[in-house]
Amino acid sequence: MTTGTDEDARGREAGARGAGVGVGRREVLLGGASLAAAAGLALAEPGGTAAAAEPQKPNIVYIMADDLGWQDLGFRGSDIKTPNLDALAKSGAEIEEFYVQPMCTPTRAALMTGRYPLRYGLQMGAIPSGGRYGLATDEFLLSQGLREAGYETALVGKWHLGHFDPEYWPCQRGFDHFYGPLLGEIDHFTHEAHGVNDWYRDNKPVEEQGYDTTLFGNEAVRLIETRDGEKPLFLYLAFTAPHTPYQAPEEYLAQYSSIADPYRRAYAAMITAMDEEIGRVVAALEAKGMRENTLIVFHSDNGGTRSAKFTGESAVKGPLPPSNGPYRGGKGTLYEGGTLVGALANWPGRIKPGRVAGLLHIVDFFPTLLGIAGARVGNEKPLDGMDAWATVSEGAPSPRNGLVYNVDPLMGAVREGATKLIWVAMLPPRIELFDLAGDPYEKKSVAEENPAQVKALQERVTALATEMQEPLVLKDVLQLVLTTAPSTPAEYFVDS
Ligand SMILES: [Ca+2]
Repeated sequence: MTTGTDEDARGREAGARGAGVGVGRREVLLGGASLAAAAGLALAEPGGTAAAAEPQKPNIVYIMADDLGWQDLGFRGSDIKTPNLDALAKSGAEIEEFYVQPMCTPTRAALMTGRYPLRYGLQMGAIPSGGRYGLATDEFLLSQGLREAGYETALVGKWHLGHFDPEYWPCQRGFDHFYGPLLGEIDHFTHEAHGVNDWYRDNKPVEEQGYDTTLFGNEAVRLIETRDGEKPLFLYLAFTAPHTPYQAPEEYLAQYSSIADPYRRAYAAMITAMDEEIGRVVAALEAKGMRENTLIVFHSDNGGTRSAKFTGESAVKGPLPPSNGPYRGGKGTLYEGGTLVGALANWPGRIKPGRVAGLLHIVDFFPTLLGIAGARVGNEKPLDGMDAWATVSEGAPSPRNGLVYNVDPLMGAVREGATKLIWVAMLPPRIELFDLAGDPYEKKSVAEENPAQVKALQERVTALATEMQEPLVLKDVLQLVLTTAPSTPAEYFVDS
């Protein structure tokens, strides 16, 4: 019972790799002439001439916000204005139970691999600026699969899956184009992290001035306007907004003069600036005649920050600006506020507008996107992701009944149905069990009343911990400390 999720995932993954199942699913969603192209049979498709102006395979524009609070979208009733995202939500699918990992690096790795970060040692924290590790190079990435399937692939925005060695960089990982920072937190105007320039075009560092969100929008629009018309486009647009530091151009700040708190004002301005760039991207797709054949996905990489621990270099005074609405916790925690994020998918005529219920996890987008692209998984590693296209496009029941929030050497959390266990194993230990059906905001643990459920889910966490790779950050930190020159005890020589 407790391993059902995993087995389901592997079974489905095996199915997704087999042409028969993949074609069948795509037949449902694409139908007719598009089917052959989607199944990778475009050359044998006699109706190929009809596709001369526009490739049959769908373009994919995958947009990720950074540290956006669950509540902080116009269509969630926020006072923060996001008219372009609201329009995409209204004419697309609003995915209500969409889960990610609680931090930047793990979420991005989960999208790229379709596998939980505990499988390859990225389950603890985000890669720090001094980190010398990255996403293991024997993982097969979404970008690789789509490029192999004939896509032009571009990352515009934040990578955060390894910066130390160029072998980790996007252009060595399946991307034809890369424009943005390799790390997680930059100054939005100078593009520096800890005083060092972190801004790249392809494999070269570049120095440019300008507000990063606007520059990402410019680049995305430029890529759409100048793209290779023979190829479908995969554009991964990973904004650094509204991650700290809270900074925005004056024209956006001025829209929120009614917000007294300067951090919340800047945070709101960042989100509206991002929304405006998303609107420009949609307009560019329309102008290029691509919109009808483009899937757009949008979500945050983790919940809004509710702890000063996660504000990086920024010193935020007073309450932190992001809101996760009624959900408990935020970025970096295993509570819902850290892992449940606002998400939508939009493809005119292909995705039924409305709300999509049922559990989905970001790892599911890996087989889902490869599926609609007629692409294959290029290695034999078992996936955790499940093809969820029927859920996203038609509101069919989710293939997923549970999920792994995370497991690392200190703590873990898993969910089966509506029952969620959070197990903090380090001292002092803590065990919490929540019935999310009756208590979605995790107000009261029912662990003591349900020892059998606790035990079953603990066994699941223990099994995952037994399988997991040691977190790379721990190895890296230990190695750095052990190999660094002796620290200077300067404090002992201060004149007394
Ligand atoms: Ca983040």
